[in-house]
Amino acid sequence: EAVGPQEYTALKLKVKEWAPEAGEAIKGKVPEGADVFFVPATLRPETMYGQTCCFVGPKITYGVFKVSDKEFYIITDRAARNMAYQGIFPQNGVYEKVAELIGSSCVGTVVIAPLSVHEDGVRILPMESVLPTKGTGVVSCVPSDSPDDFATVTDLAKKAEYYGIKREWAELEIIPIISTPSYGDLTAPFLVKKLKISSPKDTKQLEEAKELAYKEGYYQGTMVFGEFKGDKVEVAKPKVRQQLLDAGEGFAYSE
Ligand code: A2H
Repeated sequence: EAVGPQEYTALKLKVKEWAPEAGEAIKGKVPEGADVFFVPATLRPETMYGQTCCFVGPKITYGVFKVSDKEFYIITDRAARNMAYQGIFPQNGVYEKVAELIGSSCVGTVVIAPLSVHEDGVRILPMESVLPTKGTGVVSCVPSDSPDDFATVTDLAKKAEYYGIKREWAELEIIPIISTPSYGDLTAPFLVKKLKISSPKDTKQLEEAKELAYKEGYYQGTMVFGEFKGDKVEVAKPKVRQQLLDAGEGFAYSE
């Protein structure tokens, strides 16, 4: 755990098609024609080309917060409170919640994830290990580079029926984004296999995999996809982040 403040990139994933229950719950609370965004917080903006889904905690309660007449964010109350002091809502210290959604009701919603190769959209899917006390409570899924994400999508695909999802929602193509000397160009799948991680419940090994992946990716990684292909990750990371901010597809969030 970091001691100083974490500087996240919050990403705006626009809802394209609601899962029925969530769509019903926001009816009349969000004006017709307004955009609603799921807003994951990430420390790895340079990996966002590889997003294959977006996770919510199925048991977590989220708020739908008004940013303007045209824009609403889905995040935890805790994140909204923090954002209210970071210039993200129109009035300092003030945040307006128009609706509440339980994570499980959002599963199946289609969102457009900025930079993702899956341009037609990705699904909102459940992840049990999402912490309500960190970031926005929404996590963008990049299975090529995050062992947690890879272990979770693998499990979701294997037990699609149990999770009440379609298998193909969890099986979008995983493309190489970053190459490293030790783990090749699909770091997370490589480490999950190497450490014999068989489920998202293998928390101890996942912790180790996460540590290894993060260090190797950040210090030894080279981009093999996107506009900054060929650049070291250290160099590409701030550039991709700035692009997202400039395009209005993301914003800085710290806690
Ligand atoms: B990272 P730190 Cl490719 N609960 O983004 C659980 N995990 C959360 C979370 C929450 N409420 N909020 C954010 N996160 C994840 C990308 C990524 C991330 C990659 C590789 C590693 C990685 C795609 N998922 O994180 O505890 C988010 O996943 C490993 C450190 O604040 C976020 O960045 O240091 C990261 O954890 C923030 O973790």
